[in-house]
Amino acid sequence: MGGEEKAKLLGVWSSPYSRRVELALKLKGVPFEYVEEDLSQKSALLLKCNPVHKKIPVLLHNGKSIVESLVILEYIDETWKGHSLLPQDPYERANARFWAKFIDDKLMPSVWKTFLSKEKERDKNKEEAYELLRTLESELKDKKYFGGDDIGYLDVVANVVAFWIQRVQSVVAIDLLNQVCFPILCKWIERLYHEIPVIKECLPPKDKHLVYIKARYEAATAANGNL
Ligand SMILES: N[C@@H](CCC(=O)N[C@@H](CS)C(=O)NCC(=O)O)C(=O)O
Repeated sequence: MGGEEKAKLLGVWSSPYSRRVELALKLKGVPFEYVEEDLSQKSALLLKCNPVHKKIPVLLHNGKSIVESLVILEYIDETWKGHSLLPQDPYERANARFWAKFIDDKLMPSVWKTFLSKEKERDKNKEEAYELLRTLESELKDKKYFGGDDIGYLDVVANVVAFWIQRVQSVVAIDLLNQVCFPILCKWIERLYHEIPVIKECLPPKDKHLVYIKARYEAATAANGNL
């Protein structure tokens, strides 16, 4: 085990970023304390630990704080033994990091833009998001997981693609990720759900989540004029 202090995760139940950290800790079998943050009234601890971004997730360990989910995942992988997340080979590691950034910086912003776009821009935005999903799917190809034969770092990161897109699209009625267009990604999602028991534990409860997404979507719609 790395260090003596029990790890503590500051998160929010609905956040894919804190859920991915929770998933990594559980895959590694790391005992940790979970602290739910109220983002409408950020705690002094959150502001102290993440003064730059003031965002969750934050991992506290041995008197130190680690922020930014992708950085936290690497810290977890390097600190605790057990299920290895990143590949051993330096080129493969670089590749996994590249795709993680692709998901967070390119794919997910394009997906959210599609979900929030006004009608006249929707088809164009949707086509862009499709293209990026196709690109991600081509990285999975005939592998069981992005990590190869077992779940790895990129699967943990891509969990946002697996479950958030499907939940949001069911609320906003814009069909992006489906069996017909993305059979390989959909098979991977099925595999995650059925073969990795902790996946279910790290998903927000479905009914509560759908209500939350609907409220967020309506608020965004109102702020954005008529979508
Ligand atoms: N790039 C960050 C994103 C984290 C993030 O966006 N967290 C949101 C919740 S999902 C947050 O704390 N928002 C609070 C704010 O923006 O004030 C990561 O990967 O950790």
